[in-house]
Amino acid sequence: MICTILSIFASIFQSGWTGVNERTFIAVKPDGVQRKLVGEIVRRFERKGFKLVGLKLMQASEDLLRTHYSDLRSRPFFGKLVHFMNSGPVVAMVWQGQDVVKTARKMLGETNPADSLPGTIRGDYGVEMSRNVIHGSDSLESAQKEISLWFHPHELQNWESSSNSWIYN
Ligand code: IDP
Ligand code: MG
Repeated sequence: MICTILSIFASIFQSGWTGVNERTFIAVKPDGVQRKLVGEIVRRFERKGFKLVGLKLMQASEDLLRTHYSDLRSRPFFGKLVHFMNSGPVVAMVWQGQDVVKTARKMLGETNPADSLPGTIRGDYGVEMSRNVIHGSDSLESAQKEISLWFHPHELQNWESSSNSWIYN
C-alpha cells in the first residue's frame, strides 16, 4: 500500500505536473451541458488565472464511467450515477496552474449543492447531489489517473500564456 502511494507520487513528480504545471481534470456533467453552463464554467477557470490545456465535448461510454467512478462501485447510487453521466454529452477539460487541484475543488463547492456556499459552482447552479453540474479531481493522484483515462497525451496542449507574469510572481 505505502509502496503504491510512493510510486504514484514518484510518477507525479517525474511527469512534471507540479508547481505551476499542476493539472486537474474537470468535467461539465450532462446536466451542466443541458443547462448551458459550459461557457460560465470555462469563464470562471479562465478568470481565476488557470490555463486550459485540454477540452472536448464527448459522450462518455459506460466502461469509461465505471472506471472513472470505480471507487464508488459498491455505493447504492453507483448504477444511477453511471447511467446519468452516460445520458448526454459531457465537456471534459484539463486545467493547469499552481495548486489547481485544491483550488478547483474549492471553486466547485461541496458534493451536495445544499452544503455549497454561494459563489461556488455547485452552490450557485445546483440543488441536488445527483445533479451537481461538475466533476473535479479530488487529489493529485486522482487528477493524474483521470487525465490519462479521459485524454490521449496528444490532446493536451503545452502553450505559453501571455498573462503568466501577471498571475505568477
Ligand atoms: P465529488 O464529485 O464531490 O468528488 P464523490 O463522493 O466522488 O463526490 O461522488 C461522485 C458523484 O457521485 C458526486 O459528484 C455526485 O454526483 C454523486 N453522488 C455522491 N454521493 C451521492 C449520494 O449520496 N446520492 C446520489 N449521488 C451521489
Ligand atoms: Mg470524487
